[in-house]
Amino acid sequence: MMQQIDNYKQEMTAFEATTAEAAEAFRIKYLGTKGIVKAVMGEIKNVPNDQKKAFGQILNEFKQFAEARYEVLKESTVNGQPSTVNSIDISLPGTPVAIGTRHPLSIVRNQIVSIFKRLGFAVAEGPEIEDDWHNFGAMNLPEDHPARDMQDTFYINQHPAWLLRTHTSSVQARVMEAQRPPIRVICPGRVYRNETISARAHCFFHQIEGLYIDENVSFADLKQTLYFFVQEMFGKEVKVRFRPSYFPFTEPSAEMDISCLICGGSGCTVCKHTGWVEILGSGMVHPKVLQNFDIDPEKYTGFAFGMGVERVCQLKYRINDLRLYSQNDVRFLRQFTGAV
Ligand code: 2NL
Repeated sequence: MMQQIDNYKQEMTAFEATTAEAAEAFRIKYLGTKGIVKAVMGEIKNVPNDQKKAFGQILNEFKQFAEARYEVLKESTVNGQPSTVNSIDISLPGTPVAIGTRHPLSIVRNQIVSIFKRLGFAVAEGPEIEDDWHNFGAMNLPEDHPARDMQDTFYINQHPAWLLRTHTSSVQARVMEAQRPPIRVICPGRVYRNETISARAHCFFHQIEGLYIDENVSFADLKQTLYFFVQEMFGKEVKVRFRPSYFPFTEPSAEMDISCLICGGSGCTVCKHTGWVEILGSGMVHPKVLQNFDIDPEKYTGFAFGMGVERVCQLKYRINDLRLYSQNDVRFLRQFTGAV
């Protein structure tokens, strides 16, 4: 019997009421004429006479317990509001909302953009789904051009004339369409290639391209601008070198290497023991590209460059697997807490 009384007490303590109906249900269940308290009190008749007094006290205490609990429940439903007895303590500090971290690619993109902004470059953005002209044709890559093989991409079934851009040159094409020189823009954004995914290749990556067109823009301007950029990005001690290269949209073209940040030039796996790592492609805008936008190549010249954000990020943070960028593994992403 004593055990039974204890169980009822626990049950009553656990009973919660946020409405008047719930409090009333408590009263009927425990204190009503056919309620539990009455039933338990009735048990006194089965108790031996010499124990009746002690048991009577216990029963009284049990009844008072039930009545007190009922008062608390009733009070807690005044105005339909739970009282402070049962409700939350508003003076306690709240549960913090977990704040995410910036993605390493966003951190590096922002750094690159802010360096070029200081040199007077404006930021331009454009669509990721493009037409053949803005992505290829205008960039001096006609349909039969062999360089298209390197930029195989995804086409849209419902719209065979549409494709996913392979570089952000398409954005510069739209800028040249809409504006007259002087033009000084950088175009950050996601680009696509039809590649098998591995540690070193992915079907999408992020690029920043730059374009500067005005009268008397020279190769010296290209070199100085890009040299300034790497010094700001990687530090004053970094060296650069330019190697002749080929791009259909620039002539002449050059690839720029920087001295290896990992080994300082003495040779390691990152620089394949050459002391140099490739960082971007560049060149003087091809006269045909200018003509495609009615910009007179006799009057205006320009330089352009393009770099992969993943590549810069790899050198800055030593991330050696491209897939990490898009797997959304928080153990990877949380490492960039505190970076700007
Ligand atoms: C690379 C090389 C390059 C360009 C991009 C460009 C844009 C216009 C006109 C001419 Cl509108 N050129 N962009 C030029 C040279 C190289 O990118 O390796 N990117 C990841």
